Amino acid sequence: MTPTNNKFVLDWINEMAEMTQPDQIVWIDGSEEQAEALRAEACSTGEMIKLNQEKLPGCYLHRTAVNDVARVEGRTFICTSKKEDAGNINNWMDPAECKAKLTKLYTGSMKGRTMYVIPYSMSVVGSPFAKYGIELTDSIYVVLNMLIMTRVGNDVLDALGESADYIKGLHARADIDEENRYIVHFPEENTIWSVNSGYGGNVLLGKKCFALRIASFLGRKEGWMAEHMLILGVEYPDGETKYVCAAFPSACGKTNLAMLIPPEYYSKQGYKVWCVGDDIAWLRVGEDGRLWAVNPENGFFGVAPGTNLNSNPNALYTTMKDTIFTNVVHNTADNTVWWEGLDKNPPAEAIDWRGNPWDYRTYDKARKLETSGAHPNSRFTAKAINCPCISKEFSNPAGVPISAIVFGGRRAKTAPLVYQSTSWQNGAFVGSIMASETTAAAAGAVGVVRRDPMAMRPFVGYDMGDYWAHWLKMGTTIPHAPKIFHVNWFRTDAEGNFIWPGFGDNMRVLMWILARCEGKVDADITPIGYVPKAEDICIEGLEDVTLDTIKELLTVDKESWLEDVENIKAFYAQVGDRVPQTMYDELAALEARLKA
Ligand code: OXD
Ligand code: MN
Repeated sequence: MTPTNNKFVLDWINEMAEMTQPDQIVWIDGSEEQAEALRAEACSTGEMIKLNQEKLPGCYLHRTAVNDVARVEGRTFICTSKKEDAGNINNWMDPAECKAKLTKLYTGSMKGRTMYVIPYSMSVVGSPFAKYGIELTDSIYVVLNMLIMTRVGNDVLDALGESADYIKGLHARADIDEENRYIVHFPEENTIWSVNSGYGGNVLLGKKCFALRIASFLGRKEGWMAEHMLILGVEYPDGETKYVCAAFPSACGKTNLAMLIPPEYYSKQGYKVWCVGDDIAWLRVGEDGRLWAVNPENGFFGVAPGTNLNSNPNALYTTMKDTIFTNVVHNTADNTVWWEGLDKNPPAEAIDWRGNPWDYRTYDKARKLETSGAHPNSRFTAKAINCPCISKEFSNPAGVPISAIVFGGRRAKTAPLVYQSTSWQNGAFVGSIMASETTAAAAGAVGVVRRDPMAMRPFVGYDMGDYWAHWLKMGTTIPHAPKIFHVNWFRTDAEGNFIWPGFGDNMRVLMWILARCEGKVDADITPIGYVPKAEDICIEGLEDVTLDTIKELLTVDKESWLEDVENIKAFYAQVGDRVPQTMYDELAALEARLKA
């Protein structure tokens, strides 16, 4: 007995099973009993390790293959029938050619294994935002992660009914062969194929593959937006809450901002910050003419290293139960976990992310990847409902109304602490020129500018120029559109030290942003947009920040902006001939203002 009679679903599963040839097919029903049996099975084969249940109830540890620790942009493809529809920024393969190639890899890959069928919903089942998917996988680790990250169960199949409108995802671990690893999307067929990986971002198909790449494609067709954005709410002492979406490139602190703890100056007055989402927002125009957002996910797939009681206590508390840790240090003395930046007490008896005995005294910052105990991209998969600051609107099927959209990047000099665009159109332009500079933490040269429009460079499921056109078009359909801002927490002084304290103090910038949305505070117009008057950024309670520091953080250096303009021109040329003329007009106007 299958839990659905949906012919489209059953025929597709049969077809995929004929190709992959699993020994058996198991439907995942979302029940705790089934999940518990799968955890036990994964522990019996060594796929997962059950951690100390007194200290970390419901928590497990998993290690991926050493060659399989991150998303692989070079092996990620958008397979539209016409190459130009995928655009110049994406990798493209002809759909038929791609299927033929991957069919060879999938054929017989599940022999001796089980195929799990995971019916899941992105966002609350039945909500106007909800989209359904089915992932087929031969990995229990994937099943258990999907149970945390999405809403899984038979109610999804009931909501789908007889419809063919769902996203078909096929994942096979195969040989975890790097050379034959593929993460491919067929947006015209609502299909995702992933093979030869077991790492989250490549195999939890609801996340980047569906909720960003396929969803962005659908959003363009259907008049909504899928964005790489956190969603947070700022509650005022009178109980009113204002919501903000923010897009930063990977590794710029989205999870930290989403779970921000207000500085004492604000918390004493009764301000609170609530997390709705830390990575993805789906946005639709509401009947009231405002833009409404949901977080389509149900959990957090966060980076562990650097998470601690100072940087993000809320994230740390979230991971203390029901969490799957991936590639962190195993403290074998008390069967718990550890990672670099958790605290200053690395375990004396430990196994590193590779599965080898680890002596913390061999750690060398200059050879971080070789000597760290936890992989720099090690992760926690944790339930959103376990987050102490989760918003009470988290599961509201209507979403939350958005007052401001905030873009940001890591720039040592160019971007000021914060500025406001002059219109939706100008704000979309600000998003299109977003960039981040590489840090010493990543391999390769330091300080190289990588343009990452709307933080979506690796996640737009179609041509980047068309994506910008969609942003511009959306602006014409939102009567009460959010105001658009840009922030930069990462300006440095002559010695390369960060000037702005960041973390919880970023609330001070959010408060200026919200005051602007309410028309409650003035600003200075500059060639790039509106910049705060220094005295309007609250520095009450900050030790090392003076009015002069804020003035320095807010300067707009025309020379470095003009250099950036040249870099933007080169990037627009790379995006190609679908860059909307409006973006070129905005760029020319910016250049003229800078030169005036
Ligand atoms: C993520 C990413 O894992 O953006 O969220 O890479
Ligand atoms: Mn992300």
